[in-house]
Amino acid sequence: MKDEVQSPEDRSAKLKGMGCSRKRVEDVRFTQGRGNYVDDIKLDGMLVGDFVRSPYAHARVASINAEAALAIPGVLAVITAKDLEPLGLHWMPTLAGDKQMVLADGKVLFQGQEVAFVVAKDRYAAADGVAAVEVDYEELPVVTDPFKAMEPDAPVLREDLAGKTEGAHGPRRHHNHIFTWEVGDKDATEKVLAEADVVADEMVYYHRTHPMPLETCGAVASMDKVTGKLTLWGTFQAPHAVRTVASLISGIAEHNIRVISPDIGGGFGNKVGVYPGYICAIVASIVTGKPVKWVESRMDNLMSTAFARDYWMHGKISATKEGKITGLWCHTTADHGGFDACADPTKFPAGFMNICTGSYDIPVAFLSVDGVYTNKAPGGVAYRCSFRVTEAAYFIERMIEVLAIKLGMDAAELRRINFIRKDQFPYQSALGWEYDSGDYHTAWDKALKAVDYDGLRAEQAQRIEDFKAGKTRKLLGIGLTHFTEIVGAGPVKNCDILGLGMFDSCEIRIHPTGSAIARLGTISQGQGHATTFAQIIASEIGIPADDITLEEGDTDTAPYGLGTYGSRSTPVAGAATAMAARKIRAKAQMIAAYLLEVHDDDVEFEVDRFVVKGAPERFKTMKEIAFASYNQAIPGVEPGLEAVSYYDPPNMTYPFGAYICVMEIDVDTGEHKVRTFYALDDCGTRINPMIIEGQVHGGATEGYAIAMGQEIAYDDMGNHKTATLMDFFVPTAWETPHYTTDHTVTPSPHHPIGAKGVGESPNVGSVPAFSNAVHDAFRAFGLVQSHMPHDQWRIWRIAENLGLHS
Ligand code: MCN
Ligand code: CUM
Repeated sequence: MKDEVQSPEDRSAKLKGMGCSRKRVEDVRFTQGRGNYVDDIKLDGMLVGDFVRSPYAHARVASINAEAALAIPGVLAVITAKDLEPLGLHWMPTLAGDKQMVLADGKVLFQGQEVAFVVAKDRYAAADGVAAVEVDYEELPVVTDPFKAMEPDAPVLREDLAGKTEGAHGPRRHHNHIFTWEVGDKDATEKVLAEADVVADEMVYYHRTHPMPLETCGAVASMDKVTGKLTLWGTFQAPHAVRTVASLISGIAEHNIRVISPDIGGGFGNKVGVYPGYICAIVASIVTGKPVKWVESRMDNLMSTAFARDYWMHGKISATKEGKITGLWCHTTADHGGFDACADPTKFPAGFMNICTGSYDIPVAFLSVDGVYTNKAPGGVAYRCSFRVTEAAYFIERMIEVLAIKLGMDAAELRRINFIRKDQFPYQSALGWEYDSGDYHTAWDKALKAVDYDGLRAEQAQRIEDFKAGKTRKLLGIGLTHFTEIVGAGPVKNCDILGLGMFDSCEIRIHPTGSAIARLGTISQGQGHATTFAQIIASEIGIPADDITLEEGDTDTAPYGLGTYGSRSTPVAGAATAMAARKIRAKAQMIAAYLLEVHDDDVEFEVDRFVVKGAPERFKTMKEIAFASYNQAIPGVEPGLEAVSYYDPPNMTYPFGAYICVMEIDVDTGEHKVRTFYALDDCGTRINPMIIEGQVHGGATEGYAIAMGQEIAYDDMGNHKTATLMDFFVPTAWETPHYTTDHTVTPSPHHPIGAKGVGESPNVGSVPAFSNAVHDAFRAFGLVQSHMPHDQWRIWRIAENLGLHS
């Protein structure tokens, strides 16, 4: 056969395995209108549900009158909290140990809150029904500022918690207080700060924003009264967890619930949480005996589903005169809105924010976080955050810049002298993590060289001269960031959600002709899992990636897994995939040895076959082995070729990166132009470089939006000021900067293929890079700290406040 004379290199290239920029197999469907999203699901007799939402941010619901709505042709039911109460479904547990109203029970706590669910024959009748429901509200005083919420006489938001001094995460010291979380050594840190040569003290605010996936959240519930089986299609980033939670809440046996995440039009964390719409669709289907669909509008999505950030981070960082950092202290006030519906692992009420020592070797540190209720939408773990790592990275990368100003030092040099050194890994951080691997100096030097850092600083100095001499009105900012991520939750001993340990899984079946199907416990929302996970299998067992079907998201067929968020798919399910493939390879080795009539140890794996050691002309290809496993009786070996792996990672993975943004700023108009954006990522072993680059482009663009204009803003009455795309900034191709991507490769020592996650890195790293560029442009004129988003008006204000317009 022609195939057999090919060199190992040629055969390897044919597999399109790890390291290959294999084209996304998903896109054949997506670009030809063959995607299958929740709203594409149409079932016989399907009804549609829609919400009556509160126009007020804080009000008592005096009465709800559905009479007029029910008189509208096509409107079948109006469900309120009173209807859900007998079922115990008027409130639901949140993933953060709090509880949340499904429908307004006595009062509303944020504008846009779900008050009643109108079920109708179609979308139009549902909308008419929503408009016709009459609700009497009595307005209550509104708090949108978490600091005011903690004042002694602040209005009581959560009356259901009145008098409760214990919360899910320990004592509550005020009626609007949710939790306090403390990590690190408080006394030692305060001592170091008191004795330090230099201390920088700053409030760093990371504003509230929103993931804004292209597809909004939605679900179709179909209760089959004959079989007793509930099928639930929905925009779920964790379908198995949804099945278990749905079973626990509803009392329906878990085997009678089938949860399916079909194609998801972007998740970005927005689709991790459990929303009232899912519950109401299920209840409505049970009540009516018909399938019920609920799909949000864009406005609903921006107003009521998981936001991101809203962290007020007060930091103090100390150093010697030479710039060696000696300690870090941080107190964060976290605005969680009306209910604590974050989705962090149980032990971590503020996620992994204790990665806030970043890339630096900081001997002592202390972090405390206070979670606070306000009259805003709940949620909070969203937008490529890796569980609040974005906030942590922004905090430390701003604090480093502030410290550099205090010290009168170059910020690149300050970073370099404080980086954790390569020989310090595995590194134990002061706030409790063990960083698996890193080589920060190499990445940093490569990045600075790539952008000609020294040349840029010289150009900037000249620009400042020219500005002062009246020769130009444009300033130049150089925004530096070196971030360290923590992704891949996680060891089951540390990480669970509602008691479900955060392992993940992969099941592989090889067909007789040598092609395969693999199923995972994760679910792609655009990350290209069908493309990349097949590549892992291709490299591990020598079957071409093109011959492997990859399936996710159907709980009736996929092995149990905790889903896709926190960039955990590669670190956890990717590891499971490699382990399952290795089980198959081990069995294949026995089959090959039998067929070749040698001992198991006398054959070795080579790309796509087992070869007899020392006799390269004697081999069996994986295709031949697969066929033999189905058609030959092999003593001591079961027929068939399949394996499953449930993988509990020993540690998380710590990807990192060096990002540099060069920005021109017009002092008179506040306009900016990104001249260069250089992004170096190290995510360990790279499975598909093209997909990684796509992840970086997407995440950096989101970071650009957040840093330069995007905001979920409220007025003092709690009115949502940015609930449409007229007001909520989403960059188009016109605004999006050009990116230069680069990489280093420092494999994870504990991951079977050495891979770390990458999905969230560009968002974590780019926001501080953009923000630092704005700050750096004005550093020479005295700017120390200014809050995001740096929109045109706010940049103009900076210049105005610094007296640059006179
Ligand atoms: N990859 C790789 N080599 C590596 C690491 C990753 O080739 N060393 C590939 C993976 O195989 C996968 C992709 O990069 O195809 C992302 O992998 P990973 O970093 O493991 O992240 P997840 O698959 O777990 O995706 C989650 C992450 C998160 S948490 C958010 S939020 C986010 C993000 O992914 N949401 C996204 N990227 C997104 N991209 C799209 N298009 N849509 C979203 O909703
Ligand atoms: Cu926190 S956004 Mo992603 O983890 O789905």
